[in-house]
Amino acid sequence: MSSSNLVIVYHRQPYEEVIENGKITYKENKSPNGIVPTLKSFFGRFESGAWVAWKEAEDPSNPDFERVVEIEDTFGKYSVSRLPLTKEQVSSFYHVSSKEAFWPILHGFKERYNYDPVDWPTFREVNWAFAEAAAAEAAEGAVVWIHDYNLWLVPGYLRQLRPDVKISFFHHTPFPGADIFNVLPWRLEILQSLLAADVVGFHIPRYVNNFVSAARSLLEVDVTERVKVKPEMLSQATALSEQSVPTEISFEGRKVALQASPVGVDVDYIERIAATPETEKRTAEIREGLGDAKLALSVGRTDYTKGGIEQLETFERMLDNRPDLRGKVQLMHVSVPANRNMTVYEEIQENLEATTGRINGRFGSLDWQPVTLVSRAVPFQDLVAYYRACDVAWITPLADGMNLVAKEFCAARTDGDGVLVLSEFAGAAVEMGSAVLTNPFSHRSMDSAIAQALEMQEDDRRGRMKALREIVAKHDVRNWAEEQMSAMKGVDVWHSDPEPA
Ligand code: GDG
Repeated sequence: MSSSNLVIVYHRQPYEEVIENGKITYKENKSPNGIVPTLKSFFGRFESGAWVAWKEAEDPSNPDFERVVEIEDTFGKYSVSRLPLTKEQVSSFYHVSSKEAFWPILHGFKERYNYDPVDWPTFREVNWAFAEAAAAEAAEGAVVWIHDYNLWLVPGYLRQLRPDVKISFFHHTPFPGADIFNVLPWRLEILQSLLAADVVGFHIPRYVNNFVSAARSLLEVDVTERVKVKPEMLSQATALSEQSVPTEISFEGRKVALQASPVGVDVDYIERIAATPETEKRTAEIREGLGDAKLALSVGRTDYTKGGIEQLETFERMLDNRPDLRGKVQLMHVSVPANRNMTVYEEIQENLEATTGRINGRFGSLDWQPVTLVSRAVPFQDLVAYYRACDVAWITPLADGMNLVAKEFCAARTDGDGVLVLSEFAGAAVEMGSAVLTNPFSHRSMDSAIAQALEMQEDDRRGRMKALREIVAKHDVRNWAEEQMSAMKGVDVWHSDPEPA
């Protein structure tokens, strides 16, 4: 047994592997944003840490495969345990089960749910391998922190392997209500596994309530503690039923803590980047290139949940109906494909390109291109410059667990200006009620939100941005870290002394 006091189980490795002079070296991810650095920062709070991830291997039984790598970077020393998975296992566990079956259900897209190709035994096998690797790394009584739906079965397996450890599971996606979740034929096994954790965390109260409703639809689960939701989590995107949230449930005589804890961004870091002379220069260049045209900026992964096509179509309707805006407003759409070689994502990419081409063909001229589509990752500093240069950040996912882009945009606006148009179906809408909230399924709502944002008076813009920046700073990544830590530390190792069922 190893001696790590904190084991983070996350499917991706926490660095980039680069080959230099024929030798593999491990470099910090180029992009400092996103969740990986946030998770790594937790290592500093524990005596020793380990990370468990998968790595594709041609032959997993090859004795030369480097299973554990010792890393030392700005987050300290930690080891990374790599599960060798074959290409077929990765495809089955990640691309098919996780992305084609679970992802659409989690986001409420039943019609995109692809059930038949799921190979459940492989999903179990891979989750079991993650649990075994975590069990091998964890010290007696360690905290094992598991992330996201593709590792749904790990808490249950780990509980069997290591009854002494504290298990915390965080969901980064939405969690749907029972009527949608129960479409998954493996629902009972998934819920039983999650209920083997000590803490199950979600971004917002609605997901906690949905999880409890799904659990109660199949199992004898009692809510033993419930609290009122903090006022700052009550925007017009919060339903009445979400104004209180269960914080503890009991299942088979054991207690499971539930958490509604929105992930935040590193505000200090983003503000520092925003203040550098390079960012200022880049921001000024972007503004200069725009002349007196306004810029609407949209950033997100290439995914049907992110609502990119719906946004482009809104922009097209606007140019159709408002000839006065032609030449006066530009849309920059940054959308990076995360999962290449998957038909569904290739189709979206083609659709984005075709729609952009159509809009530019219909309305563009020699000196004005209405839409710029960027399909590769932009360096984070440039992204911050775009956040600062744009007039409107247009973030309208059809469904999104949280959406960090909306928060990064506000953190970058140290000038106090800029308008955020945000989908009411992003988890972030619960905290960010001062944005222009919109329903991306409604043309009327989308049309009026973008028009309102482009025409908003400075006083209104600044008033809203002040409120948004306050909430983003209050719920920043450090606040999330504190909430996670107190939830993990707060649990007793209940399973070692179970009450009779
Ligand atoms: C999942 C949930 C939840 C994007 N384009 C570029 C770039 N990005 C960065 C953004 C941001 C991150 O990617 C995207 O974060 P999101 O939160 O929007 O989205 P998901 O990847 O879907 O993440 C989501 C999140 O987990 C955390 O719990 O909020 O709901 O789906 O940080 O800045 N970064 C750079 N160049 C780009 O072109 N450098």
